[in-house]
Amino acid sequence: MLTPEILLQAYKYMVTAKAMCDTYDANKQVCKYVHSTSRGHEAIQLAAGMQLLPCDWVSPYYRDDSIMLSVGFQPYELMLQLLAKKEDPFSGGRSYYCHPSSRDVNRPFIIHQSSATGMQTIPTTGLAQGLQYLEKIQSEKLPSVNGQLPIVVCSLGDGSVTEGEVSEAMQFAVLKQLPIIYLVQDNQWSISASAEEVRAMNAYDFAAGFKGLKRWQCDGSDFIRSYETMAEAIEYTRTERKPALVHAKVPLLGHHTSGVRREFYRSREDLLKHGSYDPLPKLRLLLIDVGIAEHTISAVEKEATEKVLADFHRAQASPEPDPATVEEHVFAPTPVKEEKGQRTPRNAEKVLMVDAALHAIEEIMEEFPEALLYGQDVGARLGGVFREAATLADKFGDHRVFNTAIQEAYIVGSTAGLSALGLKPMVEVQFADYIYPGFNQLVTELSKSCYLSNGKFPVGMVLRVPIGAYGGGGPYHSGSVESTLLTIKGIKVVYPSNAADMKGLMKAAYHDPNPVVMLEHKGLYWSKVPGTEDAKTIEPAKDYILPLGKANIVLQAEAGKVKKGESVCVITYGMGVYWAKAAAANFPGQVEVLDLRTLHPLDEEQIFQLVKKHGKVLVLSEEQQNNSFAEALALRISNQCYHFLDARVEVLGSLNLPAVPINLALEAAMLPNATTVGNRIAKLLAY
Ligand SMILES: Cc1ncc(C[n+]2csc(CCOP(=O)(O)OP(=O)(O)O)c2C)c(N)n1
Repeated sequence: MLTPEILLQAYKYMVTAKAMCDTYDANKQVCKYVHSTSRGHEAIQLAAGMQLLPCDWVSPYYRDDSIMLSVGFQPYELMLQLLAKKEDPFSGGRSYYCHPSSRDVNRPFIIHQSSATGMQTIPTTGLAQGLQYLEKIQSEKLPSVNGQLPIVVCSLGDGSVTEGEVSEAMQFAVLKQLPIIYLVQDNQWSISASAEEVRAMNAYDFAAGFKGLKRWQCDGSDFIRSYETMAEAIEYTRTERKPALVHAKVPLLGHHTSGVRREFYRSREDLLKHGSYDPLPKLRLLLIDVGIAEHTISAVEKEATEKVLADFHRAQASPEPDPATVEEHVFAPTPVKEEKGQRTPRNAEKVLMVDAALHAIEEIMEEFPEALLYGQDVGARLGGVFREAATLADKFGDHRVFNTAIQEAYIVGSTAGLSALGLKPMVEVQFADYIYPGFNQLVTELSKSCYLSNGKFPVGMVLRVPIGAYGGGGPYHSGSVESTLLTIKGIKVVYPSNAADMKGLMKAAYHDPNPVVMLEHKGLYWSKVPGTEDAKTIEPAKDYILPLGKANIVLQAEAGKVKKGESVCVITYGMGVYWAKAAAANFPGQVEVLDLRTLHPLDEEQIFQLVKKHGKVLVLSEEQQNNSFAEALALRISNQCYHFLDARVEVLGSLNLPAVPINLALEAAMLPNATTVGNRIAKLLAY
């Protein structure tokens, strides 16, 4: 029920938001970092925020400072981020105004989200997915307030609804009937692009295509309409546990951002039209209508304005971040630091690499109810196109192991939401060549979450990616992606070459609180490619775990040859390990092969040690060579080991072609092999 007290409280927030906007505008020199404010959008934002419970999750977008006020944040706290101060409670001075993240138990929780429009719908829908799972397993991790279950609110501008990721998120929310409200604020502008220019329909009409997404529409400048609409939507989602969309029409009274100012692209008529819907005078009139005295209203106005100014001065005086902290929180610390358990238990059988991965996941899922596995075709019917997840759905139920639609962005990005709830998603994209639709979420949301939330929201997830060329897989099922992945900072990349490593590393990846990509070579899965029999190994015991970032010497050179300067080392990973070993057969005792096993973090210590020992090195990879990880590593080796090198660092990768051709002879012509590797070894030895 709307009471005069609620109206007065809303008015207080509203004048506070306006005073903040005015203060920022009046102090442009001080407020030098780009920011947007909620001017015009306040009524719907306050109506949403004021009705949320501390057990809920809300994802405000960059224009939602009124949501932030209404869930209890002080102007001071928001201003610390505006001015990128050390004490900024969200990002420690790393991200823009109104890019919050919070684990404060007294208010709704907020995961980190990027500035990329619409992208937050996926991690935020992942939260609702996680809540549904916690409900299903009756987990103690599910918070509630007086028996009321949590919901998720995802706020976004109407302009962002045209992004493909928004469709993926809504599709999933509707399919699974998740407890989430998409709150869309429609100010008719998408920076300078007008609604007529860039969309065929507004979010309300668009949502009609998602059967099962209950829709509301309201005048988002009218506090009463907004409050009542949000009350209905919240009640529906909270009790029915179903998805909803609220489309609120609002004026845009401020600038797009402090940098892109309204006068650059909006006409006088347009500004006047929007001005006539200003929610603030409307709410003021309402207060008088319900009998609140003028002097009470004036007192609220005065108090709010004074508080904003005082908070602004206080925030200004607050210390700057220490530049020495700039490298903190790239990753959360992993508990897995040492190799432990039995790698080669007595009487154990040999296992294929694909089964080693499967068994690792099975053992994880048996032990940890928070572990889930999803992706395309990993569910019960098939168990993965490589049978890499076979039997898991039958064993653990299709609430824990299930097929998703063909939505790589959702598969990858949703894990941020699940992880925030303490769940541990392991997900899969079917082939490395199809990681790209999910790449955006990996870069934009997951990799930056720990860093930009100042360590509050590391995303603990494992992304399984079958990779690599063999047997005429063709241009879209053979590609290598490690260099592309390694340009992302804030993720770890693992590339095992045999079953024992796969099992131990999968366990370490699971326990790592950060995003870990497991690159799993399809040609090694079954050891079917001639020369890869060693990928099949004794199966390590259940307790075996192998930390990320530890390379392994898989072939040793003879001490005598090394001493005489007649040896060379090959630094490689994945299929390269087998090419190198095959090539080494022609140079007995002269070749030492280092299998990197993890590409990031990289075992630089062992790499440099080995290079210094031999003075001659070949960096070998399956990837197209130019601008690859292998080339970058070669440069690092040259710089670090310069005085120890007897020859130029050699690099060998695939030919620089846009794709791996399907014809077997063409495929072979593109990739390195034992002969081409052998030629390079011979060249190095001849120095
Ligand atoms: C993926 C992406 N593309 C482009 C931008 C640049 N950009 C920032 S805001 C914006 C317009 C968004 O309009 P809307 O969603 O309607 O929100 P509004 O700013 O009007 O509240 C654009 C294009 C971005 N942030 N992210």
